[in-house]
Amino acid sequence: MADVASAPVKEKSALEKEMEALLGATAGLMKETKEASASAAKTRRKSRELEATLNDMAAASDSWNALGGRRSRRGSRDYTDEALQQTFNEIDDDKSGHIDRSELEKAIFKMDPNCKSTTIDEMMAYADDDDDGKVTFEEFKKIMLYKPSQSETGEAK
Ligand SMILES: [Ca+2]
Repeated sequence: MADVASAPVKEKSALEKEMEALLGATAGLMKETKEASASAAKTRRKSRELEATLNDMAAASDSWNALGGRRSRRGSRDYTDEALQQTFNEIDDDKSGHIDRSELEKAIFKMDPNCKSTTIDEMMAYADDDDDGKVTFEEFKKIMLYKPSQSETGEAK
């Protein structure tokens, strides 16, 4: 008789415990979901910022490419090392082995007298990887061969 009375009570409390655990888990899950969507928004913001940077980078690369006689021909930057070296030497006015801002400015103004000074700053900033104010041939090569179509989409080809 005592067994009959206690059994349902025990069962109920087990169910209650289960419900509590379930509710607790749900609350935890909801909290996690909220946090996840907050971090997703942050990620979206980050990727928009990254996209803007990539667009600037593409614009800077296009400007450098214009110096090499190619304007915005994305995806077809198949320069030979010789062609790159020749362009580099033409910009490197004093043949020091690197391009500094004044040399770049000179080369740009020859091509486009209306070029903004900020564009030259950006071109220097994006090409000058180690921020020493000089663009070496390796740095020059990197920005000339930069392909925005691949970097933006992340696709294999
Ligand atoms: Ca440098």
